[in-house]
Amino acid sequence: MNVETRYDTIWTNARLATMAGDAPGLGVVEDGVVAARDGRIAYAGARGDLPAGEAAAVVDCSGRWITPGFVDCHTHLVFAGDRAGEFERRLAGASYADIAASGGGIAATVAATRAASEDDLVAAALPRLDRLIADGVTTVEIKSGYGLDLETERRSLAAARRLGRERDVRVTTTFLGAHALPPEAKGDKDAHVEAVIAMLPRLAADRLIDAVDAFCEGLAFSPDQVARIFETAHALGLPVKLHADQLSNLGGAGLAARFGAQSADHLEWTDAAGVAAMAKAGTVATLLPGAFYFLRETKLPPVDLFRAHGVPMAVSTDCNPGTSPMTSLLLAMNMAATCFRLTIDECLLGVTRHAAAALGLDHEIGALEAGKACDLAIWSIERPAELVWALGALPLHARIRGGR
Ligand code: DI6
Ligand code: FE
Repeated sequence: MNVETRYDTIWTNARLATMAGDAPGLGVVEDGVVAARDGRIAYAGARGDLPAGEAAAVVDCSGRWITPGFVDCHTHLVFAGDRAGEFERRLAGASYADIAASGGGIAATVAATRAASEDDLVAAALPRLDRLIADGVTTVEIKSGYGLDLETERRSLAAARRLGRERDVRVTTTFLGAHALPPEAKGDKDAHVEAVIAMLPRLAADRLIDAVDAFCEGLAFSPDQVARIFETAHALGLPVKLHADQLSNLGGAGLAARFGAQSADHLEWTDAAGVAAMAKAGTVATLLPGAFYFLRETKLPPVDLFRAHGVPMAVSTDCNPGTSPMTSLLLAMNMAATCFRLTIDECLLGVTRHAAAALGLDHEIGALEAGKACDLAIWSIERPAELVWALGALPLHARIRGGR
């Protein structure tokens, strides 16, 4: 007997950038459809090849473009307060490191975050999340790291989880206990690393952690200190990622690769050996042009080496109050193209398939492929390059999460 296929919704008369397969391009389908069933993509491809079936709803996209819902794979969305005053000091000549050394910087945000309730943190983060959603984001990674003690890290991660319930967006959480030194550590970095190692099993038991991150930098934590945290993460079965080689080369990329990190992020100072190690480990290079721009950095990440070694590049906002107070993933793509010379295709892969891989979710999201979650962004544009080209535009027509 021939049982007809059933669909919940079919989006038809669309142009698709599927991002599917391993090809370097966008996987364009000019006359395409996406069909959803039970929240998943049942079919994505040429209209003529759609298996016949009944659909509860058919949406005519009038030639608009459909991409996978965007993935912002590196944010610090949950924090209290702002750092506009520090920005003024930097404009007057102080450096990011000067401000950190004088007790400002991350420490100022830690003080404000410790004083905030979970409700306060959710309320402060919601406008930022809504702005990301307006750019077609359907998945966002959110790091802790402005609490630095057990209670505030727990509250920050719980606030991040709650954001995923307050809005129709998939949230993944990352524990960044080794982000900075809290005042109670009194300058003793090893003591804070021990505190972080003690927090890990407790937060993991509360199911608040999807991945573990650290800031490997002279003004933050050494490779040895990070390695101790990563060993504990692995013992708990948690994947790791790393803020690596942002302001100097401490071998962060190689360290991340040694622990099979999902991603190494920033990477302005990464050398050829670091890139080769990442390629071998399958670690994604997450580029954060907002921080590069905002700190007026000049050292460019080794994009040609990533290309030559086939290291996938993701692009993210790094939304945080100190170095990238940016809530637009479209703008991050423009900066990646303008500052780092990524191509249009690299930018778009960087916020879809490669960003999904940076979260270990490439089996689930990041491409228009049968079996993946039906997370879509539908755009009022004539060509994909417009998404990278325009500064401050809002080209999103509709956003679909889980087929709805
Ligand atoms: N690298 C960064 O650029 C941010 N965190 C990190 O590890 C800075 C965060 C801040 O200044 O608040
Ligand atoms: Fe960051």
